Amino acid sequence: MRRTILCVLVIVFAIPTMIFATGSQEASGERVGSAPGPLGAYDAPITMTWAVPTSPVNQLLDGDTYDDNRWSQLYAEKLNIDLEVAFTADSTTAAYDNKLNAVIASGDLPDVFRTANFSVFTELALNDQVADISSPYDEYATASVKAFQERFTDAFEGVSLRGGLYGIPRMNDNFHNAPFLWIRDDWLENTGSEPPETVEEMVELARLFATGDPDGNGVDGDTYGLTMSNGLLAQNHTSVRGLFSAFGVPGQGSGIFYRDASGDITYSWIQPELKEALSLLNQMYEEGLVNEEFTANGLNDLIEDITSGRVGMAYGSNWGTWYPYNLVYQRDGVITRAYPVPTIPGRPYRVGISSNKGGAVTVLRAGYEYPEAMIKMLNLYDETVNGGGQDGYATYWANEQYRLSPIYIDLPNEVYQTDLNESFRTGSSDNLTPFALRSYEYVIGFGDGDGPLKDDPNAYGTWGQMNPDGSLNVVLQKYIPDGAVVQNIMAQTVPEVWRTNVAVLETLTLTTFTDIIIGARPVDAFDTYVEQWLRAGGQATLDALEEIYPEE
Ligand SMILES: [Ca+2]
Repeated sequence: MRRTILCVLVIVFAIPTMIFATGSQEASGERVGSAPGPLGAYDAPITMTWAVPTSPVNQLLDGDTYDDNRWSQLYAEKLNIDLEVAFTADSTTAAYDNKLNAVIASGDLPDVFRTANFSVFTELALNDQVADISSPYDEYATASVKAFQERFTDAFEGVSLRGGLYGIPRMNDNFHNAPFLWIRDDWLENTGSEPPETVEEMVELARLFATGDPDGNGVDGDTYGLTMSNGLLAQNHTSVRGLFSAFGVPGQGSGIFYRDASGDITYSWIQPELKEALSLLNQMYEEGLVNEEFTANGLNDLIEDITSGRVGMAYGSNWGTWYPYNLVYQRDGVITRAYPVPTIPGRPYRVGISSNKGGAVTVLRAGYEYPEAMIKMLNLYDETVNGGGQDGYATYWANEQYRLSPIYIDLPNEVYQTDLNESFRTGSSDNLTPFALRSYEYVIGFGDGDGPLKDDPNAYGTWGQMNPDGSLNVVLQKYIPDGAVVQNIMAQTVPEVWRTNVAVLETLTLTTFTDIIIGARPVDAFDTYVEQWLRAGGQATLDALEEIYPEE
């Protein structure tokens, strides 16, 4: 019975679509053929709409637009796929998610789109709103693309539901989530300081930065100590989760779930150790060692302060040399470096990362007539950026240009870091793949800001992550060997109770932490907060997770 109704609905809705569809052969209702193989072009142009997640780091170069650019031209030329923008929205604010939610509600999905919200993905997949692409993937993906599946098995497992493949996952190890302490070179030098290894030393350095004259403009105290923003826990810059790590609490963003010493699943932002961390931040706030107007500022509001040199130290993610510290380097030629988070002697520190089974995923609208087109684009992307020569890389990946492709492979730098380290040791790049070689040349070319590529933003960006002491090596040579990295247990399956309550609980956490830091509430308010958190869906989430993710 249900099947009959569905058939009728499909017919009723299919007829107007066929009448009004535009485009050459599509109008006749006949499927456009294509040359065989992973990179075979269609015989006539086919149309694919996509959603563009914009961000401040996106760059439109050489007259490119979101509608007409190097990637849309490449896909049209090589595959006969005409890309059309369904919508653009800022993915660094709530705008993109809001817009996506609106089009999901209206049922008018773009043909291809990306979501960083795994709950949204799961719901779309379980409701059959996005396509099971396992057949076109098996048939069309190149050996090179399939090799990524071997490297990132967790990621592919995460987008596999009910035996189907419902998207192309973000291929990137989430240890990229780990926090660091970023410090300007010139401020350390001007204050005669060493990078802090302990939390105590970090506080002392914040004191020097906040009260002294680290920027050397002759005025004491017109600079920030430790810079924070109102997104205290965000996976980005100016968060304080790196400080919380030192107190043994792994977490990021909405918090992570992990097993405590007794083997039970617990949650990062309810750990009692945070009372000490919040007390410390409160003391620093009272003493003027943090930017006191942080409650009014998001990261974007602080960019001017960062660029103009009022900020010299902040906790943040591994990509600081790409953004925002590239702005400092471009303006003043000053390097800002990532250091391991300062720790507390005698106490194990822990850094929290997302599960490698979850994360951003690129999906295809169910019912899109040419499902293999998405795989062909992925193949062409991989061939152009990862397999191509220097030109392909420079034109299509560098300067964030990969973001103009509806589907891309996040660069698995960590896969190449060990190869690069070997080359740093031997001074020979013979062992490197073309992609790794480019990274190597950027690192060597940047030098320490005095190499031939010192003015190339890609060289500075790559250098910050991949130099012998760069952020990736901090993870590989310190965080991982120290046993500090903790993965979120919650992965592809998010309990309904968490989905329903996470926004409220997140606000509760942020409000409580902010109030304690600014002294609006005493630190003991933390205990009440934990009780509230548990009652308002937290405990139910912990219980649900014990069932969904039983101890292995
Ligand atoms: Ca000053």
